[in-house]
Order: sequence, then C-alpha cells, then structure tokens
Amino acid sequence: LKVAVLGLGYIGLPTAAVIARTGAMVLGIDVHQSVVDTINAGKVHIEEVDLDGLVSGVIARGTLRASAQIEPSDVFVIAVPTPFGENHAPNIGYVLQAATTVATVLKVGDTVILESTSPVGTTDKVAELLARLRPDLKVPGHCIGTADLAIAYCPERVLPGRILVELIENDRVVGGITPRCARKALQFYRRFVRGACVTTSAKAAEMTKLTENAFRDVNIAFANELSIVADGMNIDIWEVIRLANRHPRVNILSPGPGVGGHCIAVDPWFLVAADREHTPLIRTAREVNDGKVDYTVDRAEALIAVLPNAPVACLGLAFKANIDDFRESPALHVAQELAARHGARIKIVEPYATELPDALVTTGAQLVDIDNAIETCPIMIVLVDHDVFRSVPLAERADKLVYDTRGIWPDQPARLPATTSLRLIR
Ligand code: SAJ
Repeated sequence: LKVAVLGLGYIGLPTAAVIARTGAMVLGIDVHQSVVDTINAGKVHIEEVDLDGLVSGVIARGTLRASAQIEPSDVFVIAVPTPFGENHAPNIGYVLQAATTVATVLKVGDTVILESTSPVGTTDKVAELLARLRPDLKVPGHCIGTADLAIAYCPERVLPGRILVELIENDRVVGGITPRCARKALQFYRRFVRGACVTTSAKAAEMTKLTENAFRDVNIAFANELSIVADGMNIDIWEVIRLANRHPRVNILSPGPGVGGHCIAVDPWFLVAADREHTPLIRTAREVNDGKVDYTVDRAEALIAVLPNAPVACLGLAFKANIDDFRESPALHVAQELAARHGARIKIVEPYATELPDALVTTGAQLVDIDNAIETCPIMIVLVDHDVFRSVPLAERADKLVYDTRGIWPDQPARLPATTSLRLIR
C-alpha cells in the first residue's frame, strides 16, 4: 500500500509515522523544504512524546520518506491547517490547495481522506473540486453508477502529549461522501487503529469533530465563569468544584487563565460561523474563555501591587501542562502583559523553554529556574499546572503571596494583605 500524507505538522507527521510502522510505504508531503529535510534526516521539527524515536526508525527502515512533491499513491490523507480569518470565518484554502495537488496524480481506485478540522461541507467541496479538476474520473456524489474514487472525512481527535497513544487507541469516526466511501476509508484506518471505527456521512463526521471541541470549550467556560463569581465572594472555587463533583451526575472541568492551543479556542467559531443566529451559547463560551485572560492579568496586578518592587515569578508559558507548545497560550499572554508593565521585576519559569519568546525578551523579563524563583520571588503567579510546579512542597512557598490560576496548591494558606482591599488570593 502506498500512502501520501499532506501536511507534516502536529497531526500529519505522527500519523505518517504510525502508518509507516505498519509496513505501508508512506510519502509525507510538506510545502516547507526545511521540514522535508529534517524528516528525511530522521529528525523531527515538533516535540511530541516518543515521536523522535518512531520517525528515525521508520526513516531508517525506508517506509517513511518526505518530499515537497506529490507522487501517485493509493491513499491520500490531508492534514493541513484550517485557520480562521476575519470575523472568525474559517479558511479552508490550504485544504483546497492540498486537494488540487492530489488531483494531479489521482487514479481509479484511490482513496482521499480529509483529517483537518473543517467547517461542515468541506469534504463535499473537496469532491466538487476533484470532479472539476479530473473530469476523466467518476467522483462520488458527482457521477452515476460506481465511482472511481472514495472520498471521506475522518477527524483526528488526539491530545497533544499523548498523540502516538491516542492515534491508535481512540475510536474513529469515518464519514463518507457515500456509504461505500466510508467503508473503503474504514479499511485503511483498521490497519493501525485499535479503537472502534464507526462509519457515518462526511457532514455528520465534520460536525462531530466541531461538537467535541465546542463541548469542552463550553464546559471550561462554565468553570471559568464560576471561578470569577467565587473570587468575588471570597470563596475557594477549587473546593466548591471538588465538593460539587461528588454529585454522581456533576463533572465540572477546571478553571484556568483562559483556553489555549489551536483547537478548542478555534473550532467552536466554525460552528458559530455556520449558524450565527442559533449559537449564542457557543459564542458566549468563547468570549468568557478569552475574557478570562484579561481578568487574570487584573488579579495578578492587584497582587503585584501589594509588594511594590518585589520580584514576581510567573510559573509557566505553555498552553497546558507538561508540553512545550506555546501557541495561543493564555499563560504567555498574561506573562507578556505583566512583563510589558513591570519589565525586569518579572521572572519567568518555563522548564519547557530554553530561551524566552521574542515578545518577552524586549521587556527585560528573565527566564529563571524554579529554584531561583523560590529563592528570590515573594510573589508567585501560577499560570500552568506543569508537574514540576505541582510538586513544590508547602514549606517552600508558605510565606509567598500566591495567585494560583490552576489550583495546583490546595494547601496554600490564604493571605489577606491588610494594606489593600484585595480579596483572598490562593
Ligand atoms: N483547559 C482548562 N480547563 C480544563 C481543561 C483544559 O482550562 O479543565 C485548557 C487547557 O489548559 C488548554 C485548553 O483548555 O489551555 C485546551 O486543552 P485541552 O487539553 O482540553 O485540549 P487540546 O487543545 O490539547 O486538545 C483538544 C482535544 N479535544 C477534546 O478533548 C474534546 C483533543 O482530543 C483534540 O484532538 C484536539 O483538541 C484537536 O486537535 O482538536
């Protein structure tokens, strides 16, 4: 079996490597020559647990190869970005560009699968485009009788940090332009997926993916909203959530400094863009989560003002715990804002960074390790729940003024500085 994977990013590269491990001959395509060269040298350009060993192994075995040029294959997997543009309108330009590339080498019997998170109807647009570019082929949905191709949508649902495990173990939803397309794509996923593979229509599969991430966003927004209400009433939100979650049918997620990453903070907008009138809840959730960043900055400011001139430790820049991904990170936004205002007073601790991102360098803020922060900073703002922060014992922080946006230190004594109207800060 020959497989081409278009887009060698956080999803495409692990997917290509996992397929190559099954013995299929995989060609990874990327428009960036530097990415192609890195992979062909057996190296990786992204951090993901165990990915480096897997990629160097399949490159050495010759089952994975990268190129900027498409070649004829049996299965094409499109895993390119779908960002949003103005007014949060989804941009499927990269998907259509990838489909145009695929069209140049398509032949009878091939399967084209879209994995990128996409607005509902995108797979239909891909089919339309292929029908237009290749009038010599019978394209499903655009022909009478048996089609020459199978076209399907199968969203990835892997969690960064667990991608290689989840690629194999998660259930997959396989949506075909026709039921026959879905069954053909299913055979492909059965090669490497141990979870259940369920077939449906392409449109239902597209909406399923958006629904999953919107579900999480709405639920995190609920937690974030509650945390602000609790702050106003001087109540420990973490205790309230722990207590409420003892109810057998309640499972509240964790508040934080906002929602980051390139999925949960983006995908709900695709649903809003599809039907603005009927999505007030999903839109509001997005606004609540985005607004939590500014709220966090304001609360951090109030704490910083208690000890003028004292060094302030900002713990974490990543968008979530135990990863080195800073894209769309609320922690990074908060740290940047505080550093812009307080310069060298701000010390950043980020075990997953070797140097500060550019926007922080110019502020005079410094990157330090956790030991240095504990020694020198009487104020600590927890922005990411990295394990290394979680394990700092009470003895090392009991006398600090702490704003713990992630609830990692439930034993932190509340301190109410007499000099301000500041409420309880944990
Ligand atoms: N977060 C909270 N509170 C929580 C959980 C998360 O504030 O209780 C924050 C995180 O700190 C982070 C953001 O939300 O800033 C998103 O993190 P996440 O771990 O919830 O999700 P992602 O973005 O790493 O991955 C999500 C996953 N989707 C779901 O869990 C429904 C993953 O399965 C998807 O494959 C991925 O999006 C994607 O690519 O769409």
